[in-house]
Amino acid sequence: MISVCCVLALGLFSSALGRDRQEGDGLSGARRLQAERFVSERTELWRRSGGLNEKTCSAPRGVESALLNNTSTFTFKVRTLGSLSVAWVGDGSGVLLVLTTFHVPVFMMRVGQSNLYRSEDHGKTFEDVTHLINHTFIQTEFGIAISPDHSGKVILTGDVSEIGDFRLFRSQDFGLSFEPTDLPFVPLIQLLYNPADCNTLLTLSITLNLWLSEDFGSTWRKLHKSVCLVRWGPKNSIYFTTNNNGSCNDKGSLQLKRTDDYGRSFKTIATKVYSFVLGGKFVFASIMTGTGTERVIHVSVDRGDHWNMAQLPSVTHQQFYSILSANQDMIFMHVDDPGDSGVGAIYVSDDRGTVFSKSLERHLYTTTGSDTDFTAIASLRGVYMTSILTEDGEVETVITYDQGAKWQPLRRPENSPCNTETSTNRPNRCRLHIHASYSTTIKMNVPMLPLSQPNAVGLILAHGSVGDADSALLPDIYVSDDGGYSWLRALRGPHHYAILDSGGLLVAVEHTSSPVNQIKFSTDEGQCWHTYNFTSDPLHFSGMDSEPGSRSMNVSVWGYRSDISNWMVITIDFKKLLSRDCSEGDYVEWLAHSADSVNDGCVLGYKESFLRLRKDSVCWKGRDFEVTKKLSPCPCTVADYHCDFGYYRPENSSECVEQEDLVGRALEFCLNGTTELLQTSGYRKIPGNKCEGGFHPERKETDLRRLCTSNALYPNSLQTENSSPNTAVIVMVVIAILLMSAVAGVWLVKKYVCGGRFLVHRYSVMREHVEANKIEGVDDVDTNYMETEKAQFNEDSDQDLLV
Ligand SMILES: *[C@@H]1O[C@H](CO)[C@@H](O)[C@H](O)[C@H]1NC(C)=O
Ligand SMILES: *[C@@H]1O[C@H](CO)[C@@H](O)[C@H](O)[C@H]1NC(C)=O
Ligand SMILES: *[C@@H]1O[C@H](CO)[C@@H](O)[C@H](O)[C@H]1NC(C)=O
Ligand SMILES: *[C@@H]1O[C@H](CO)[C@@H](O)[C@H](O)[C@H]1NC(C)=O
Ligand SMILES: *[C@@H]1O[C@H](CO)[C@@H](O)[C@H](O)[C@H]1NC(C)=O
Ligand SMILES: *[C@@H]1O[C@H](CO)[C@@H](O)[C@H](O)[C@H]1NC(C)=O
Ligand SMILES: *[C@@H]1O[C@H](CO)[C@@H](O)[C@H](O)[C@H]1NC(C)=O
Ligand SMILES: CC(=O)N[C@H]1CO[C@H](CO)[C@@H](O)[C@@H]1O
Repeated sequence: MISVCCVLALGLFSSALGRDRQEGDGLSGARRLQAERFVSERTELWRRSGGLNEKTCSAPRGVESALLNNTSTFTFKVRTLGSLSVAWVGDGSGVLLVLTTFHVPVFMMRVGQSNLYRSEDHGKTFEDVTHLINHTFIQTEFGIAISPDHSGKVILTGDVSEIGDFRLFRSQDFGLSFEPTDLPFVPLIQLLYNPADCNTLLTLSITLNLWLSEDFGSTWRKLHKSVCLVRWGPKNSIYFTTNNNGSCNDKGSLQLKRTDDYGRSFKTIATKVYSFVLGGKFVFASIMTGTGTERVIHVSVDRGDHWNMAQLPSVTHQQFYSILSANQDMIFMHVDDPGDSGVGAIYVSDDRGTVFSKSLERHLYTTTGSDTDFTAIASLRGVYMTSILTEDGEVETVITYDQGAKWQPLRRPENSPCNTETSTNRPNRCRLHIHASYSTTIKMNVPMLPLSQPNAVGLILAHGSVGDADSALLPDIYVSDDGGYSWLRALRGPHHYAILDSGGLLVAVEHTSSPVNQIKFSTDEGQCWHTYNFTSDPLHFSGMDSEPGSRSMNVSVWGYRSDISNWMVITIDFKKLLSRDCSEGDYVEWLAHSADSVNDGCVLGYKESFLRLRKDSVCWKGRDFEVTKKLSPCPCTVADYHCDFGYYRPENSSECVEQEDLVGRALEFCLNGTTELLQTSGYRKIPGNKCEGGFHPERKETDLRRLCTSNALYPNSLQTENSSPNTAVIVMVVIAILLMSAVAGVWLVKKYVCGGRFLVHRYSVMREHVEANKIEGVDDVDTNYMETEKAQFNEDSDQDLLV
């Protein structure tokens, strides 16, 4: 939904205007400092081409004349001190809705007014369509709810509380017309579209009632009372937690319910629930155990009908679990260490989500800010980045190229020598560190998180610095074109950046407190950058935006000029610059993961080679560009295995060794109510891995026929009982295992040959906290929203840099 409803909150006017000169001076001071720092590096040449050495980059001819007639400026005439939200409607429709909202808090009430604008040409011109919503105050936190199916459905939630009501404005024609509908309740959260049927909507009222509409918001039906958290599940199912006694603060006593028929019947699928999350094929719930101070994660792969306890450490009230990422095969789980250390461990699951093994220790995840740098790289399969906190208290970036089997530091970019201040003590630890959420939490000057897109293969843009840990100096922009193996310093100082034309064009605007008039762009994946002055009258920059999906050639710069204090948008159409369409000869074949000489491009059991644009081709890939790739299978190696339950990989090692605390102990775990004995040499194939033949370590799970508690949900229904297995049982088990693996073989081959999921390998990446201390709104939309807000919040933090 993030890519669909690109809801940006662009800068609060009041705070932006309130910025005083001192801070601006502070920034230019910092910049001067930085300029001096780099003087000595001028002579170094980067081997592939220019990078920061503009000398070796030749600017395309006629940039100014090509772009000048294709730069449009629009000024929003209404004088608004408030917020501005931007939403793209549909996919490729070019329709953009802009909502400006102004409100003043008056005692407990909020009085305000909104204006609505609509563009049909990618933001070049707008029409004031405020009359369609009768100037009604639209609450910014509810934003503009766009249906995720690109069908052009839009809902605005209007606050007419002076007459005691909330009113929806509903459009099914890309915002051309709106129909007002009074809501029979006061909404608490943004409306949730059923992803499988966007005519069906859910929301909560401030009295915690769950409401449903099956006719696109026209009529509403109350489904349930005392609902704390609600999510759409697959196949029109609705999952929610509820407390019969009406309080959502009493976490750990909630019930998790599911309805498959829009609330005509309910099934309680778990009790004593603290919180829950849906991700990939998994349902997770954290459940209170025993005395009620500890909780454990329970997992279901059948939509909550059967649960198993995850083999993870249990946590107390002061600790937390967090699902970092989940796809159809496996999950990444963070488990907080005891004490307020700000670190924990990442565990990776098997394909049942039940048996976990430790993937990374000392993973940074602060409890206060609830922030982690964990980033799934969308442009290359199997790649994730995050930060660890070393024993001596330094934050270091680590990356995995094989879905968490092995983590390693980033290499230092060749055009970026170590800054001597921080690296003199340990010159060998001079590495690149990427700045993500954690850096924005501590108010570093990092306006954007790392950026990668599935259709811009291998490409990553991020803020980073080189040294033996995250340094507090101004970060620079680094680019990787091979999924994080090698990096290049592309731009000095913090920038806002965007990927256009499926990676064929990158654009960036410097992040500074003074007005800007320059946009930088690169047609060779960030090696050479050129500038274009898009206006002669610089403006205060609030944000940069282009159509979600990175296929556009139009980019909009939002801001205001100090004299008028009106919002304005300048849209640049780069189509004129890349006037030629790319042809076959513009593409070269590239083997993914080939930068790692050890695995020969094999990751998760297969190689992928892509057709990628030549760096020196200046042409237009086009809106219909599709990623072309070829797959070939690989023999299994040790790299195709996670360490098994009870084992871990020491730093720099590919071997798995037994965890010290478990040496000599039988590895038993509980599955479906019976104890399983695990006989393992320490390796477990990575879920989703398709390797064939080769390394094949012994591994066996034996059912000991001993009852156990596989979940704490209904503890009274199970008694522990010991019975030693007899021969017949063992024979049965062996046969069963043989049968099972035969079936698995067929299944794998089928998938491979028939080109099921194997050929269209997609992640449905989810990222949210298992447990939040408040009732959450819509994460999908909110995440985007909050990140932008955070970036805005960060804007004035230059003074903190030298702390
Ligand atoms: C740009 O537009 C102006 C008038 O709109 C025209 O005079 C000028 O020739 C155009 N420039 C180019 C390069 O086409
Ligand atoms: C628009 O709002 C005004 C007052 O806010 C109200 O008097 C008027 O009836 C509204 N018009 C429509 C069409 O809802
Ligand atoms: C609800 O309240 C009743 C008494 O009012 C109490 O007996 C019961 O345990 C409470 N249930 C929960 C889930 O807190
Ligand atoms: C572009 O703007 C910068 C100031 O932001 C100025 O120094 C430069 O001379 C301008 N370039 C052109 C070609 O106008
Ligand atoms: C850029 O915007 C124009 C409309 O102003 C549109 O016709 C064109 O298709 C857009 N380009 C791309 C690549 O989206
Ligand atoms: C891992 O390798 C790096 C360099 O190859 C070295 O600096 C580091 O000390 C090694 N770590 C361990 C624990 O051996
Ligand atoms: C556990 O039970 C579920 C649901 O009954 C079943 O699908 C699954 O195959 C069982 N797993 C094992 C290992 O028996
Ligand atoms: C999309 C767009 O506005 N294109 C214009 C770019 O500028 C040339 C003239 O330089 C016009 O002909 C195009 O229509």
